[in-house]
Amino acid sequence: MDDLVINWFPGHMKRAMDQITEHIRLCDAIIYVLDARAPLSCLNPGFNELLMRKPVLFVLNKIDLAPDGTLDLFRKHQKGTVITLNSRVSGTSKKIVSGLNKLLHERLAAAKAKGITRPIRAIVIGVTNSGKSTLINNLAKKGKTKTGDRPGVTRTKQWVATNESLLWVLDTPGTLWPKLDNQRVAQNLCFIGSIKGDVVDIVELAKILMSRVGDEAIIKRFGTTCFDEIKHRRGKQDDEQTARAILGDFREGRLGRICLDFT
Ligand SMILES: Nc1nc2c(ncn2[C@@H]2O[C@H](COP(=O)(O)OP(=O)(O)OP(=O)(O)O)[C@@H](O)[C@H]2O)c(=O)[nH]1
Ligand SMILES: [Mg+2]
Repeated sequence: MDDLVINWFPGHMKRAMDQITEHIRLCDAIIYVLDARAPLSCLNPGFNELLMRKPVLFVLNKIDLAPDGTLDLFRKHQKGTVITLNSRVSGTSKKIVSGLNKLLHERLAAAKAKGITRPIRAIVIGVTNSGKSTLINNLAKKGKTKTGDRPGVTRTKQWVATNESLLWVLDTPGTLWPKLDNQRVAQNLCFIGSIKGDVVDIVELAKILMSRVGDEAIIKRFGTTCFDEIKHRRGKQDDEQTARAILGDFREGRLGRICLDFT
């Protein structure tokens, strides 16, 4: 079961990585959006060098779908300024603005002393489907950016003015990395919907997910841990439909608040 091989790096992602590298120069800070259900798996090794160039605000987004304690566990693995967010609720922009202010405190004070009131420019990066555009829409004054529960919704970069008149954010397309050599990470990215389900055997994927989330959560939802029994109980569904239902339940939080890293 564990030899399900996932590899995924469409050409447009190479272009997106190149664009991000180019635009980071124009920015004061990086907002790095990670899915709190697999935050370590969302860390792109291709960004390591970029993260050293500018101050980084790590955002554990979709925190409503992850268990308590996820932030503390993440902090054990990653140094830096981290906030948690549920971007689906309004009013979260304050947390981002205060995080950025903390991060850029000295620079902002120096600029103010010189009478410079240039806006803060932040670039928003992260894997596909981590909620970058949703987070930006929470900040946006107008010209909302497109969101959707599938990978690859944002195809081009986009500057957005925010309600905080001194903050501009740049939305970017989601990016993965060319060599997903850790298959556990690749599987996690499939479970959270960052890698399209159609590049893998979805039934196998659902069965792996069931073993990863554990019997307790599966029994609570389905009354059994047997895939065929779940299929049987759901009526006329075939294997693939059952698998999609199980993956969908996980993605929408119906299996409970789960984090796939740190286990
Ligand atoms: N539960 C929950 N869902 C969220 C949150 N943030 C975003 N979503 C959902 O996640 C899905 C993806 O959101 P997008 O904002 O389009 O993600 P993205 O990172 O811009 O995706 P790409 O443009 O494809 O890279 C949407 O269905 C959002 O409603 C959150 O904090 N909690
Ligand atoms: Mg987007």
